[in-house]
Amino acid sequence: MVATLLSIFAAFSRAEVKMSGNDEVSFIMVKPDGVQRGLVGEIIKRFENRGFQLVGCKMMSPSKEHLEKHYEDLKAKPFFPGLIKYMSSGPVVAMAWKGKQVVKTGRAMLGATNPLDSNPGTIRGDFCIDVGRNICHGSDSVESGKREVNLWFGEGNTEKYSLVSESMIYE
Ligand code: D4T
Repeated sequence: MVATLLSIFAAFSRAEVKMSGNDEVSFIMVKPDGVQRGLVGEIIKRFENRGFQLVGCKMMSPSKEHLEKHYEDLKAKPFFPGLIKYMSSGPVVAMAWKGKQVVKTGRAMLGATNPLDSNPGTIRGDFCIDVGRNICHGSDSVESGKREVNLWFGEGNTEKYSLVSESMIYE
């Protein structure tokens, strides 16, 4: 009896560990140039097709202060003022995507920061040329993913729901 209970508990723990790895979040944003160029649907489609789960999505015009907070690590960079000006030049689409290794995979799907270094098949490699017009943003670490999703959506404000396709995406 005890052995049976222990094995049931162990099975639940394994399932728990497996599922918790799928809870990683990344902040993906279509920048003003991506919106203007009509690439919102294309970018969403790639993440959906891959199997990631959209848990937050809104179009908004972020304030300069908000963008400065988002890009606070880059404050000292010479391109910072131009970056803030460009990022506040029009609406963006802010998204939270969830899934196993979504941060690393999301970065790979976006391509290199400088689009000229991005492989064809990546979003930047297929749709843009200049680093200052690289159409999308993706969190660069699991910690940044959490921080950025909280910054743009507010803590605990993303959607909680199950995908009916989950068992077809994860083993
Ligand atoms: P984002 O944050 O937009 O996904 O970009 P990355 O994470 O790939 O790269 P980053 O933080 O170094 O740069 C942020 C942002 O600044 C623009 N940029 C960057 C620029 O205008 N000139 C530059 O020389 C660099 C390096 C592009 C992305």
